[in-house]
Amino acid sequence: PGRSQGQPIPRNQSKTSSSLLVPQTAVSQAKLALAGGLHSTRRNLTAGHEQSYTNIPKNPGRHRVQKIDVTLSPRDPNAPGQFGRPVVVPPGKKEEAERRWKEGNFNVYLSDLIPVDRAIEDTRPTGCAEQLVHNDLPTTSIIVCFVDEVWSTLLRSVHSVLNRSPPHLIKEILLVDDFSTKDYLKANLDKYMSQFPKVRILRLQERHGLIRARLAGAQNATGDVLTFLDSHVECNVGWLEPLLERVYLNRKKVACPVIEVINDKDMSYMTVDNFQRGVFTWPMNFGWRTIPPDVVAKNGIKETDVIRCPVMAGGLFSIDKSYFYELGTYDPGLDVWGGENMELSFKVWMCGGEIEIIPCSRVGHIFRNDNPYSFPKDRMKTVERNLVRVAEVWLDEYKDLFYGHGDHLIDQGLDVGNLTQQKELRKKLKCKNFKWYLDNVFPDLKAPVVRASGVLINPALGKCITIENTTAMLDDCDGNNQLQQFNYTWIRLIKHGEWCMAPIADEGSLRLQPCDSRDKRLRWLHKSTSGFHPELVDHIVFENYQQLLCMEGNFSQKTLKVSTCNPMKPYQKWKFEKYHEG
Ligand code: UD2
Ligand code: MN
Repeated sequence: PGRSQGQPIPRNQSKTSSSLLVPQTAVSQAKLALAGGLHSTRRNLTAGHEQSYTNIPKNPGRHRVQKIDVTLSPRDPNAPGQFGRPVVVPPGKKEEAERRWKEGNFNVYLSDLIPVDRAIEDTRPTGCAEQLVHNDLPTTSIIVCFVDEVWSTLLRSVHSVLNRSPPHLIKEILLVDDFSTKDYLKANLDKYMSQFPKVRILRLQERHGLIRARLAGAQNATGDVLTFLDSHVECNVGWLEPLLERVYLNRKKVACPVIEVINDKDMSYMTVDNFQRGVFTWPMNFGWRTIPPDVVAKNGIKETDVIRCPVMAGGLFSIDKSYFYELGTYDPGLDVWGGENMELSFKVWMCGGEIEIIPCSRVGHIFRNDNPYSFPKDRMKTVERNLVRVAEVWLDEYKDLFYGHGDHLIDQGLDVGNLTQQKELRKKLKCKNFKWYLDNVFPDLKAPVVRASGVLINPALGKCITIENTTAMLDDCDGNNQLQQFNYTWIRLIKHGEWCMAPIADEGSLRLQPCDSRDKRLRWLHKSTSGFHPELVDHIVFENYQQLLCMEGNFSQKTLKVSTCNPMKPYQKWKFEKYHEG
C-alpha cells in the first residue's frame, strides 16, 4: 500500500499531472471504463431518489438548506488565505516554513498565518441552495479524532463546524485525543474549547489508533447520528443538512460529503471535478474515479445527483448511530490507520446498507504525502495486517486477487489475530457475498477469480498437459478433455479441479496433490522476461517458487519433468489457453 491515500482530482488542474497522487486521470479513466461498457446503467451510479422518497417518515415538513455561515463578512477580509485564496510564504520566512513542514507534513507555517475562521468559497453546484430538507432532521455528534494535530488546523476544523452548521443539529463536538504528546494540546486545548459549550474533549490514556479512537468517540456520543471528520478539515456552507437528510430518509444510508482539497503547499481551498466515486484497485488500494462524461450525458446525471459509492474514502461520513452498532461498528482488531474504510464499505453494502457521496455537501481536507505521526509498529505491516483481516472476512473466493497483487506478507508469518467474531458477525447479519457486491455495486471492477485457465500448451512441442492417474503427462491438445483443464490462480497455484500441480523432487516428475495455499512448493511463477502478458508466450516459463526449477516437456516421450531453468530451452515454455485481465 502507498504511504497515504490519494486525493480527488482538483478542478482546473492539468489532467495529466502525476503529482496529484491520483492513479488515473479523468480522461484516461473515461476510456477505460467505456471499454468495459459497464457504466451504462444509471442504477449503478446514482441513488434512486424515487425509491427513497416513497417511505418518508412522520413529518413531511421541509425547508431549504440553511445558508449558515458566520464567516461571510470576515473580521479581516485582507487576511492571508481569506476566502480560500492561496498564500505565499514571505521572503525571509522560507526556511522557517520548510522547517515546520514536518510538524504536519503540510505548510504549517502558512496554516498558522491564516485565520482559524477564514471564509471559503461556496463551491456547491447550482441547485444545492434550493434543495429541501426535512424540518425534523436527527441530531448528530461530530467526532474528530486526532493525534498531535497542528494547533491551527485543529481549531479551523472545529470553527468550520460551529460556523457553518445549524446549531440545533449539533448535539456535541467530540474531540478524541488519541494520546497526543504535544504540549500545546495538553496545556491549551481545554481552555480554548471551554468557550464552546458543545465541544467536549475525550483524552485516551494510551494510543488507540484512529479506528479504536473513533469507537471510543462513538461510545461517548449522545446524538442520533455519528458524523466523523478528520482533524484538518474545513466544512463548507450547508454541508451538514444534506448528509443528515440522507440518513433521515433511510437509516441504512451512509452519507459522505464531497471531499475537496486544501492545498498542502499554499493552503488554498480547491474544488474538485464533479462525478467522482470512491473505488479501489487490487490489492485494495483506495482511489477516485470520475464517471466518464458521455456516461453522465447519456444517463442525464446532474451535478447535484447523489452518487452511489463502492467504497468510502474513510474519514468523513455520517451514519445512524444505532445502525453503526447494528453493523458491529468497525472490526476493533484493526490497528492505527488504514483498511477500515474498506471494511465498513463492504460491511455496509453487503449487509443491506448503501454508501453515497452527496454533491451538495462539501468539506475541504488537507491531503498529505505521508502520515505526520509515528506508528507504534511498522507502518507497512500494520496496514497490510488490517487489509488481510478485511480480505479474510469479506472477500470470499476473491481474496486471492488481494494476495496475488500484494506482497504476501502473510507468508512471512504475519499474525493477523483472531477473526472468529468478525466471521460470526457476517453470518449473524446474513450479509450477501462478495460476488453480489461486485455484480451490483462495483460491476466495473476487473475481478476474475483466476488469472488464466483452459489447456496448458507447450507451443514448441504442440502438446498439452494432461492428467493420467495423478501424474502430469503430455498429449495432443483437446479443449474438450476435462483432464487437460487447469486454472492458474492469483496465488500462483496450477489447479486441476481441487488438486494442485506439485514437483516431485527426487523423481523430477510432476504430480497432483491436495492444494494448500501456504505450501510454497505448489506455487509456480509464470515468468517472462518482460512482464506477464499472454502475447509474450515465447518468454514464459513456469518456475517453481521454492525450488527454482522449471516445468519442461520431453520431445520424444509423453512425459514432463522439472529441471534447472534455462531461458534458451523452448520445451520449458508454456502458455495457457485464456488469460484474464485483473
Ligand atoms: C484517509 C482518511 C482517514 C482514514 C484513513 C485510512 C479521509 C479524508 N481521510 O487518510 O480518515 O480513513 O484514510 O485509515 O478520508 N489519527 C488518530 N490516531 C492515529 C492515527 C490517526 O487519531 O493513530 C487521526 C488523525 O489525526 C486524523 C485522522 O485520524 O485526524 C485520520 O488520519 P490521517 O489524516 O492521517 O488519514 P488520511 O487523511 O491520510
Ligand atoms: Mn486526513
